Amino acid sequence: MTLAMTPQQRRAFDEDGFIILENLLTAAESNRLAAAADEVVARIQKEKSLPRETHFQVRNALAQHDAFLDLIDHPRILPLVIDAIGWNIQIRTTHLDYRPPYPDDLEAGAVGSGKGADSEAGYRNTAWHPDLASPEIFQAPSLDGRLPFMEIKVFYPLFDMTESGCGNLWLSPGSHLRTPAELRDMDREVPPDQALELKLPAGSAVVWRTAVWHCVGPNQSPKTRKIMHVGYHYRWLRPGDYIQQDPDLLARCSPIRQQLLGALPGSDDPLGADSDIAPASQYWQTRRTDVPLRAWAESQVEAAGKEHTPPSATTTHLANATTAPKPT
Ligand SMILES: O=C(O)CCC(=O)C(=O)O
Repeated sequence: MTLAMTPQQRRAFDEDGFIILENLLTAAESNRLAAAADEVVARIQKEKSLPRETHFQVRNALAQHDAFLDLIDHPRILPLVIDAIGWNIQIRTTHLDYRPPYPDDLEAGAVGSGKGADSEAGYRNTAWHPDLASPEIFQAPSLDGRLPFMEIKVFYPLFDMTESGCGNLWLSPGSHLRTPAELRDMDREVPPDQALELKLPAGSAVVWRTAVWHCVGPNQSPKTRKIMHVGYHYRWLRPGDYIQQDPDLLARCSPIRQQLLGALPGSDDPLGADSDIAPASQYWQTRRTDVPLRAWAESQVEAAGKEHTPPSATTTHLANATTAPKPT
């Protein structure tokens, strides 16, 4: 069953580990998200009496503003998400990152090193890493030491990220097929010819496997970095941002959103009719009605007569993307 992913996108997703969709969002959608980021950050700065130059990471951002909530089932991204990871999913995390420019006199450490005066001063210059590979989470990778496929994220730059050195996300194409141990043995230094600095206009989206090695470069531009990541993983894993979402939030969501927010459907016993002797968690044993995204995905396929519905945004395969510049 394919809803939207083209063969070219499938190849990019499997081989490079990510799909770049330039200008996926309209200007109005992108502006709304950027304004929401400003609003949320200003509110938190005020509540916590933080200085304006504070770097921010807001987790469970979807609960902070409806503009972020609307991203989780955005109609032009959801079909691709289902093609990438299936319908038995929920949100693991939604994170907003907000990084004002570095002060002029602050020297940036090398991209992806996680070291340097900027890191020491509290400016995040994130080291190369795959997600979910920490000792606490996945200490014993299977399959020849590689990470299993557990989740994807969709990255949304909400500012003009077309230049180098403005807090760009860097990805190492194909690295999801390598082991986290290899990155550790490389002292987390990824050679320039294995690294891609994403340079994208606001409103673009990148569907990426979080096992891909990635880092965030320093922001030495005059712009404030504003970006979102929406992470989707399987319903039988534990979310990172919440145990249960706020009941008031759940109550005003559609069944598909409720699923994505980790809620179980209906008033039936979530361990099934025979829960006393044969419990079967709804997270594991899914009936069609338990997982609204399943019914939705199947109905999309039926309605389309199994035709492909490619997304309207331009897809950039890595072969066409800008060559990775040398990390500084
Ligand atoms: O782009 C960002 O701010 C963070 C990216 C990252 O390191 C992550 O999502 O794990």
